[in-house]
Amino acid sequence: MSYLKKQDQEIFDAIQNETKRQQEGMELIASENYASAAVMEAMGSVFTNKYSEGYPRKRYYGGQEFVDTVEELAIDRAKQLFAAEHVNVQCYSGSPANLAVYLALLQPGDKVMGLSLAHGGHLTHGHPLSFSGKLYNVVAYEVEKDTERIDMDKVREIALREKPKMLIAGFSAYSRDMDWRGFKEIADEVGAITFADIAHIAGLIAGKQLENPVPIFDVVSTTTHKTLRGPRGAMLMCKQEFAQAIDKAVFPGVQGGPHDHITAAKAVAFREALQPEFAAYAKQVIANAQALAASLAKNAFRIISGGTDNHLMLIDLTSKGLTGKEAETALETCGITVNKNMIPFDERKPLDPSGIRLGTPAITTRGMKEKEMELIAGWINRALENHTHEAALAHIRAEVKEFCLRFPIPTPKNNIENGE
Ligand code: DSN
Repeated sequence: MSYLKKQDQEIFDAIQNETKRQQEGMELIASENYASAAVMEAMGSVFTNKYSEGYPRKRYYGGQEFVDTVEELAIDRAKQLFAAEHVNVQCYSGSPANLAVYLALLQPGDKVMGLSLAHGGHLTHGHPLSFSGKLYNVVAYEVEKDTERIDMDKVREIALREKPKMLIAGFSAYSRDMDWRGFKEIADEVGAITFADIAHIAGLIAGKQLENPVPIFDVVSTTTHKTLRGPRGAMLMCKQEFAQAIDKAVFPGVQGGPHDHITAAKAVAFREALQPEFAAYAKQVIANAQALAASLAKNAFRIISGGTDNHLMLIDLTSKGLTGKEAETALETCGITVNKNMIPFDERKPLDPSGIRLGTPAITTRGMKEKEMELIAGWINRALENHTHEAALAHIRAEVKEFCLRFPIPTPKNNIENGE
């Protein structure tokens, strides 16, 4: 970054500092990952200079020869990865992608049914503060109090009673397998459109470790930067009958010019995800999450629903005598980054809830495996037991840093391939 260093020292320093933070710290935020050096090179390419409203071969501006190439490659690779009939790779991010789905398939005031945010859903699945809750008539389903899992009989009961126009299946903090076929059967019974948001687990689906809802559901949205390990962005996949409505809703409905440099990087990431190494990565992500959950449980942490089937877990800290906010702060002091999180039926507030959410996509990209999960659980336990003792936290921080330096993160200077 010699040009940046000469021209803008403050931003150069911030990037250097962030690189150091990522290299020396343990990233356990379930939605984060490390994109490869190749993905980052595509993101930093001359495609950032281009405008290309429209779709391949049907653009409103000239000079699209190579933009069309990258967008077509991204679409073809995504279709192959998810067995999709139609793909739109222009979505800026998960929330605008979801907005486009509503715009394409519903009228304001229509009824939608999604998992409550407080029980692991997403803002755009009907939260009152999001466009979804403001413009649409929302019915939420929740996890069960005893199992902390979605009960499909309850989902069916609510759907039969409420008759939503769209049934949403997806989450940002739910650690159990989704019964895609069960959702589809219920939706068919009530004549609802099926919409899956697989942002968190797209990489685990692409890596063939979890069932793929794309052939089952009408529309599927995903971000591209979480377990899928691509650039920050999103895409929509749908049945051919919804293709035109979805494309129109993305552009010109919600967005203007697509971010062609990001489209190029999406294509690179999809090609990476088609390689056999990516399936091994996805398998390891889940094995690591299960090992981490088991080690934490051995240290008397209560894991919501008793464990995980995917890359994430929610921890209830109530019995440990500290809040999610206190835990997030103590762990951050040790170089371990997590996010505080509401747990189902939480009696506390979102800014200081009872839990934390942990995930293994990023640490798995660095090459960590099951035996490393035991060490991480040990540091989390020590940090939270000593959360008011500065010296103890500093000691853990030194150990975490020394450990993390042994597992390089991918950067253009310091590439690693697919976590191997
Ligand atoms: N911010 C994402 C997450 O952390 O799950 C969801 O949009």
